[in-house]
Amino acid sequence: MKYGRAVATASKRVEHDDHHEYVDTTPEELAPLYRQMLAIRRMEEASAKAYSQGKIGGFLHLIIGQEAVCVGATAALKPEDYVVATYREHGHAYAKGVGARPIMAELYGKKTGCVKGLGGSMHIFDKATNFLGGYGIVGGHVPIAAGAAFASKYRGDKRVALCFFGEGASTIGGFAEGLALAALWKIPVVLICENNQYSMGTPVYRSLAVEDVSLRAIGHGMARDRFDGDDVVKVKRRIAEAVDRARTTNEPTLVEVVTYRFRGHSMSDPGLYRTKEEVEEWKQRDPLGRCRQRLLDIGFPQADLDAMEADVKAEIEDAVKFAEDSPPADDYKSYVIKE
Ligand SMILES: Cc1ncc(C[n+]2csc(CCOP(=O)(O)OP(=O)(O)O)c2C)c(N)n1
Repeated sequence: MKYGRAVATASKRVEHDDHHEYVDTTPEELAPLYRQMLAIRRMEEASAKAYSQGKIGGFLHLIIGQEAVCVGATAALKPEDYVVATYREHGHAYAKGVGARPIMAELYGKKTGCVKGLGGSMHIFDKATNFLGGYGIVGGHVPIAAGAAFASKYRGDKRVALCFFGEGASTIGGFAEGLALAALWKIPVVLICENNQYSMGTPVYRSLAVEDVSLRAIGHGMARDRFDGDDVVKVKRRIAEAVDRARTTNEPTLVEVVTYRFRGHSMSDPGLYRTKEEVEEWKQRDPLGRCRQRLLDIGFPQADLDAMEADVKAEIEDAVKFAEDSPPADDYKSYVIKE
């Protein structure tokens, strides 16, 4: 693998070892996490199919392969906490509690979507679940997450903001500004870099002089962490440490989770810039498959797993039907507030 353990540095956080071992868990903890990951995988597959059939327009960026990151991280939150994400955000929205129906309808551009069909794939937003959006401007949402965290500190309501972005975003001005302000103001934000090895078709080693994004925290005196993202429970535990720190001390953390997307950057990208062998190697560590096997290993009954998988299949089929049967979005002008 291209990445390795981060070097021990003068940062506030001593780097953990990362040997791909499982973190202790119970079927009660793991089963709902597996269910969420599976639902996201099936939702993404269903949306890819609909896109290929011309039923979804615009761009479509899938998170297949990265599901353990958004599911594990969001499991460390309380409902009142915020999540801000990129254009690759369908899974983050689902993990935060936005239903498969309003997400799928939004992808279809239907009136029943969570943004009334006007946002589409890159702009899912849901006030009720504190999912503060997907954003198409790379890195531009990091200051937005910092703003939500600043508001939380100002109001004293102890809400934490999670901000997800890719390693490509870490080269962008908005990221640098958000990071600097978070450290300066001491606000309860956890900045999570989902390092999926590529920004569009550009591999990490061609875009970053120092491949360990978490090291950027050091110059700001900020806590940091970096770990492998294929065990959903590990993601949950490690993000929970950062979330607790944010909630109790207002200290922000920069976390880098090393992961991989199995498909191209978007539906129009066949991903020809990487070898089949590389993709296959990562698929051997598929977080979804690992989680399923782990669940069985720790005693979750096969019959219950079968029932859960059937339930997920029905949920996603229902969401697709709901989206297909829904009316198209209204003209956006009908939502413009008149002076
Ligand atoms: C400011 C800006 N520049 C360029 C783009 C075009 N663009 C869209 S996604 C992307 C790559 C981002 O890669 P990364 O941050 O690693 O996230 P990933 O897509 O891998 O999850 C680029 C350059 C954009 N949307 N916004």
